Amino acid sequence: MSMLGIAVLGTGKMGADHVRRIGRTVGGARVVAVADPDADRVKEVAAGLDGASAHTDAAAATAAPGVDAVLIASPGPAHEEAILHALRRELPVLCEKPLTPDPKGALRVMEAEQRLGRKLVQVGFMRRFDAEYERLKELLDAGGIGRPLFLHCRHRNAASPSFFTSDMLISDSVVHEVDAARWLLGQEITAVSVLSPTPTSAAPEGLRDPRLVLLETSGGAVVDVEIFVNCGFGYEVRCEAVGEAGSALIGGGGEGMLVQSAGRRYGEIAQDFTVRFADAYDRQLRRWVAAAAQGRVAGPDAWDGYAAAAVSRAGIAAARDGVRRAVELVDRPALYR
Ligand code: ISE
Repeated sequence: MSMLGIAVLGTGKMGADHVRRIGRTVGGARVVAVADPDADRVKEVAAGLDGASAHTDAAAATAAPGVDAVLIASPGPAHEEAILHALRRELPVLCEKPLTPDPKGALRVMEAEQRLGRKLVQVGFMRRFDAEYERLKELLDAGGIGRPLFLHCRHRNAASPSFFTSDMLISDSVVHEVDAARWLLGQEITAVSVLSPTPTSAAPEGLRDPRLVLLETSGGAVVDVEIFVNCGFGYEVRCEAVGEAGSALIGGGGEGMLVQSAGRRYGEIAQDFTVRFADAYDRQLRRWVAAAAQGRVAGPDAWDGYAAAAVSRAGIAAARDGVRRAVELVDRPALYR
């Protein structure tokens, strides 16, 4: 079986993690080109790979010999151009979230795919590949807790990176709950409201952290998301679904080692999403590699990326103006139905 040659664009935290993953846990693929504007970093990453070329220009990496598919892990504003380059070459793409920072960019990506007449872009909403999320989805689809009324979500990071802004709590973090809620419920998000309490003293000056984001859905459910990116104690993602006939909780702990000592019982908390969702990232990449080898994608598509971007935009406006904002979506094109 021939190996799928992947160009990895962006060698920061996620890009480097994917490069490691392709080398170690994903069969049938190898990294043949890497790109990053930071020349030293990209050379260092390429040096650890057998025969991969290093580029400071993403388009050059996409056009490098042996590239069959493209994994985009550069910052969001660089995604659209990189995707359009790949689509011109009809290459399958796995793009880290957000697909594009703004819905208009996502619409341009969808237009390019529609011109090709097939879907080649998958968005890296990796929670859809997490075993607990998959079980919750199966339960909801089977009607196991009846018609869903609420999703109560908590999304906590130990500390935010230095470049994090108040808008990013919504567009970079809550965007995962936006996608998860759309997927779990099979409904679109129709409106967003945001409450911002007095920030934690652990937050950098000016950062509105934490926030409470309320999402209303097309099927009449309500999703509340506590986003708290400087909680200090670790990485925690929980989701409790409440339906007419019961409730189900994922991310509620219970995994990992339980220690009992000196009259206390305690467990361990992952410190980071690359640890908590390591299996989900692996499964996402394995399934994408298998599908990409056949010129297909196997996960959230450009419509999902577009819908999430539209909700983020409404959420950012809702937070700024202190009002509930409706989410406006174009009609769903036939390719994405
Ligand atoms: C980060 O970009 C992620 O995607 C993580 O899953 C999320 O927990 C974090 O808040 C984001 O900044």
